[in-house]
Order: sequence, then C-alpha cells, then structure tokens
Amino acid sequence: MKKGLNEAIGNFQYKGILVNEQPYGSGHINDTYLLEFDVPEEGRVKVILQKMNKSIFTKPVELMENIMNVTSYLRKVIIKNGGDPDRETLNVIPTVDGKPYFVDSEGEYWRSYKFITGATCYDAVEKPDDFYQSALAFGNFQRLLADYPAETLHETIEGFHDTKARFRTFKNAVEKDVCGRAASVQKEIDFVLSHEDVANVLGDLQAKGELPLRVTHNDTKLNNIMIDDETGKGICVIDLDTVMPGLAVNDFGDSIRFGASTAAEDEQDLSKVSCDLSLYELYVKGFIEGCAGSLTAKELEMLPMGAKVMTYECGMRFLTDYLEGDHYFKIHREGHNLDRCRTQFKLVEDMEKKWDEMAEIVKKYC
Ligand code: ADP
Ligand code: GN1
Ligand code: MG
Repeated sequence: MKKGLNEAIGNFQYKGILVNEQPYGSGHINDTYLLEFDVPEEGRVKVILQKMNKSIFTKPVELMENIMNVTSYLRKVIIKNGGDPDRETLNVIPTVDGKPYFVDSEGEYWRSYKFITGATCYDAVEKPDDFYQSALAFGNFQRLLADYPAETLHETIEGFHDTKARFRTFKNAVEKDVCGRAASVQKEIDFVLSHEDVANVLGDLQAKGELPLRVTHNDTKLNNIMIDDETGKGICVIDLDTVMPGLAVNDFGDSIRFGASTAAEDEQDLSKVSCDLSLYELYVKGFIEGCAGSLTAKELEMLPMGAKVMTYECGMRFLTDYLEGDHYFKIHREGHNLDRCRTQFKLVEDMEKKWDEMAEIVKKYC
C-alpha cells in the first residue's frame, strides 16, 4: 500500500516539497489521502490523492474519462455564469506524462484533485442551513448538466440504482449464505422481502416512460458536497464517480436518507434514528429551487418515494454486504454493515409513518 502511495506521489505533477500525508475523509469506497506541499512563493499547497477502488469501479479508465468530460463541461458552464471554476468543480491534476490517472506497479489506479480550500464536507447536519444549501447545490448540479450528452457517459457501475436487480442480488446472497450469517438476521431479511414493492416502483415508472432519465450524481450524501466556510453556500459537488444517467428522485432521496436522519448512518441505538421532517422540508425546498422548474409533475410527486426507495435500497445493500462477508463497503468494526442496514430500515419504517406529511410538504413547494 505504502509503496503504491509513494509511487503515486512521485508520478503526479506536484510542485514543492511534501511535508505531510494522511488518510482523509470518511468515504466508504475509495482510499483518500490529503497531501501537503511547501511550494516556494505559494506557501502550503494541499492536494487530494485517491486510490480508486478497482474491485468496485472495474473500468477506471472509462471512469476517469467521465470525470474529465463532466468536469471540463462544468468548468465552461461555471465560467459562463461568472463563477470560480477552481472552487466550484473538481480539478484533476495530471500525471507527469499528462494522464488523468496513474497505475502503480501493483496495477492500482490513482487520481489526484486540487484541494478545495476554505470549504468543509460535513458527515452530519450541524446547521440546518447547510442542508438547505446542499439541496440547492445538488439540484443546481443536475440543472447544469441538463444538456450534457448523456449517451457519451460510461455506466461506471452497472445497474447502480436498479433496485429490482439489487433485490435479486440480495435474495441470491441470502440463498448462498456464504458466511453462515443469514439465520441471525432473519428479522432484517424479512423486512427486505416484505417490501419488495418498494424495490419495483421506480423502475416500473421509468420503464413506462413516466420518469425521465437525466444526468444525475447518484451518490448525493451530505459529505459529497463542500460548503464554503465563509459564505455557507454549497460551493462544489464532489465524488463524481457515479455521475451517470439516472433518476432525479433518487438524487433527492439519497440526500434525505443520509442528511435528514436524526442519527449517524451506523448508529447502534435505533431509538435515536428517525426522519427529521423539518430537515426534510428544507431539502425539498432547496432541491426544487435548485432544479429550477426542470422537474416534471410526476417527479415532484415521487420525491418522497425517492427517499424511501434510496433508504430501502441502501439498507438492502448493507445487508447484502454483511451476508457476503463485507467485501464492498469499508467496515471499521464487526457487524458494521449490519448496524448500517438497521438504521436504514428504521428510517424506512419512520418514513412510512410520516408518509402523508412527506407528501404534503412536497405539495407546499410545487
Ligand atoms: P469516497 O468515494 O470514498 O466517498 P470522496 O471522493 O467523496 O471519496 O472523497 C472523500 C472525502 O475527501 C470527501 O468527503 C472530502 O472530505 C474529501 N475530498 C475529496 N475531494 C476533495 C477536494 N477536491 N477538496 C477537498 N476535499 C476533498
Ligand atoms: C458509498 O463513496 P461514498 O462513501 O460517498 C456508496 C453509496 C452509498 C454510500 C452509503 C460507489 O458512498 O452508493 O449510498 O456509500 N458509493 C458507491 O453511505 O457504492
Ligand atoms: Mg464520498
């Protein structure tokens, strides 16, 4: 690992002397490092270096092609709108031979971004306004990419939010039960099975042409947005690995799943977990404003469903990973994925109780 990291550090176009390197962030997928360089005349310069998770993103070259194309497109739009392209989108630092990624001697893929300074990624909502700002930013992100030629994007993870397919994978994992864990989580398994309709609803609407495919982010967690420390605005949408054609309601829903929860994704005390309707309302308002009229009536109607489906799907993915031996999401303790799945199912139950209110809140902003 260290060898690959050092090789990578030596192979990007960095200036100055390396004075600090440390693991960074709390993402579940890639290995992220913060590097700091002393650069003459410039002072301390930070960069982000990431080892891409090759077993999840099996086509890293295509993935980087997506990122280069999307970020250069956003750069142009941001400049046209009078924004600051160095802070409002990711900027890839090339390797010494001009490529957007480096392959180390063990075949691992690395990429590097300019560090966005003066901004913070939050793992939980500290100030409600941050959540509203993240909604504006994710809605706006979708709007900025509305005219992006979607057909040129590679599908970086096949069927990423194909909840029906995820349901089949889940059933398969229960049947195989490779770790012998299924018997001890029957309650959670039953929860998934009894909600099969939730797995089907959005895919069915999309198949009938009632929900349009758009260029979406697909991983709209609060910690995938940088909030400007001074202005409090959602300055930059990051973690672009899963930008692909998808459903707007899923982008909305994934943000609710993570940010409107009253507890952390891996909270063990389930009595602390619920869907905070005032945070939900802030996000509804911000997302609808950010999308600026681009959502159809059906999409607006299905926003609460997006929240429920994304929460159910994520819980099912955590449970699948637990059953399969924790090979997908990084875990930091025994049973971590099981804890995560339980919070998601608790949230789904809570949303079901609050369903009418969730729908009313959307109507208020339409
Ligand atoms: P993962 O896919 O593992 O979630 P991310 O791309 O989201 O990886 O990066 C992990 C964390 O690293 C982010 O939550 C954020 O804190 C930080 N980060 C990533 N890119 C940048 C950047 N360009 N500037 C500043 N911080 C960043
Ligand atoms: C992963 O990469 P990160 O930590 O932002 C996952 C999301 C899940 C999320 C759950 C590529 O997101 O789909 O919703 O964990 N990303 C991928 O926290 O699978
Ligand atoms: Mg992330």
